[in-house]
Amino acid sequence: MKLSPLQKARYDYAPKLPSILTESIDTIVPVKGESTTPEGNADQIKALFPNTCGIEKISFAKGKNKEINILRNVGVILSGGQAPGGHNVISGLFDAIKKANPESKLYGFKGGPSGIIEDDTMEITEDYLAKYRNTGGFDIIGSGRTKLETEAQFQLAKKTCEKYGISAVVIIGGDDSNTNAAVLAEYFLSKKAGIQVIGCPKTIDGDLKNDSIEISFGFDTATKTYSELIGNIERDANSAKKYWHFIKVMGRSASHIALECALETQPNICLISEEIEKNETSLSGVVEGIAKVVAKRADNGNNFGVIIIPEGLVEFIPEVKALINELNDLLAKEAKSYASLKTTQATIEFILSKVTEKSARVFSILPASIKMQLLMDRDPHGNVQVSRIETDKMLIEMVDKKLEEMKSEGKYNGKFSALNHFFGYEGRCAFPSNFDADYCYSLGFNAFMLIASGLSGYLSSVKNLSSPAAEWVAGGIPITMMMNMEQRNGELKPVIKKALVELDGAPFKYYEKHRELWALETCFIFPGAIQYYGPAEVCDITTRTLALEQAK
Ligand code: FBP
Repeated sequence: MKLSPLQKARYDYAPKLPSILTESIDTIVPVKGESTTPEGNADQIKALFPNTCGIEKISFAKGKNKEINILRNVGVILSGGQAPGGHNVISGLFDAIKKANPESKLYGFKGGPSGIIEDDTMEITEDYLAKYRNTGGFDIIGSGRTKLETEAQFQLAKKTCEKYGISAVVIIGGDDSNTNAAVLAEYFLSKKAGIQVIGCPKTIDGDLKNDSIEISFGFDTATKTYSELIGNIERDANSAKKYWHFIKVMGRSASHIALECALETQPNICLISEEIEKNETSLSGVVEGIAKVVAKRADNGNNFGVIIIPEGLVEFIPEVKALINELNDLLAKEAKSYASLKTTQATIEFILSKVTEKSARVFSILPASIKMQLLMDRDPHGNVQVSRIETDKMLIEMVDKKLEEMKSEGKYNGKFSALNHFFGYEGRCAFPSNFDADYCYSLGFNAFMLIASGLSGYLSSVKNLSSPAAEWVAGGIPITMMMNMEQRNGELKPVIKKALVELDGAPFKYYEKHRELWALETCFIFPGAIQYYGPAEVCDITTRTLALEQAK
């Protein structure tokens, strides 16, 4: 394999750790803090997790650790969508394991959670790991979206661990994967299997966060990558002054990515799904809002601009959400009649005749391509796949129509020429920023410290992240502490609460305060590419979201 100069250089990068984890490994001891209660539905969570609900938070202090050098084989799983830094979680974990006892082994379960069930297992050695240190991607062992949730799967997982003498499994994943980690931890404890489970908070979406988890890894690098691209587009728009750019960014449900990119680049508009839902804004309301800004800028002679759109938008516009829910039910219940429809026209008429009057009205105003995208294959849970709905194109078409109307009423006198973009996969496997490289390495190293402390059902936690790495605080958070009960596929299930954008939080408030100015004037910021070498204020700073949340 031919290596880029950056890749070669990154192999030698030495990730920073919180100062406590730089001590000699046998002089770090766990300290139990206060016991915890679940985020919600405490009684139900307690009943489902009798062994891991209420357990204490963990921090680390200096002290003689006699248990650390015991031989321990550990397994690791990468679960869900890629996020920059996954390889460094594994590097940190590996280095801590080997520091404690060079005879201990790290096994990787390949292709995501299915690897542990199907025993698709490999030993991760120093030589093998070396070419993945500080690089993006999950290709070291691969990832997958198989859910670990049934007793049969747990039994198979136990069998695989027993085969390799594995006494602890680290699951690197988002809210769903860590929910499953908690269930697996509880299962192993109830069976006295002697297998610990520790989670690590991953997702570019940034929606796995709370008081104890300040940020999920990958969010920093992914948003910096998108912000670089958005900044470049802003500069192009400002140079040519002839296009409106509609840019959809990943993030499934929450608008954290869109908001962070807006804080980094100051576009003319950034839609925040959570606000649209709260205000019960209609689809026409969203379109009108954009058209008004386009018209006002045109009045000032600016027929160009940049709009950021969060991927999950349609599911937050209440009337579109209601339509999607009706379509989900309809397609499940009337699958046969639906499959027999031969033409697009027949399909549209079928839908219009079956949904409520209100949903029929919403369906009618959608551009033809979006109508068909809403009817595309559902995911395994019967839900529409929002990332495949071209919201960017939909808004361009609808705004164009609205502007035509405004023109005929003498309310708009500009030129509207728009281009669409979708930034998602471009950012998920980027070389991790120094922040993500350091944070992920620390999370992995710290995961081993939790294992060596005999703990299970914990999420590796590293806090105080807007300070220099030496001041970061390492510890462990009981996963049950983040859980409540929610409806999933018609059943009440214990899940980690997803963190959406808080409308009274500092990041949104900052955007709200400035958005009018950014809309009408051109206040673009061009962040440029992620820098890996150079002054700390250029290379090591994390997100604007975190800085604002931590008031820095
Ligand atoms: P995770 O929640 O697993 O981290 O994945 C997040 C994400 O990148 C979303 O932003 C996006 O909607 C989705 O994955 C895309 O999924 P896929 O990788 O299966 O196309």
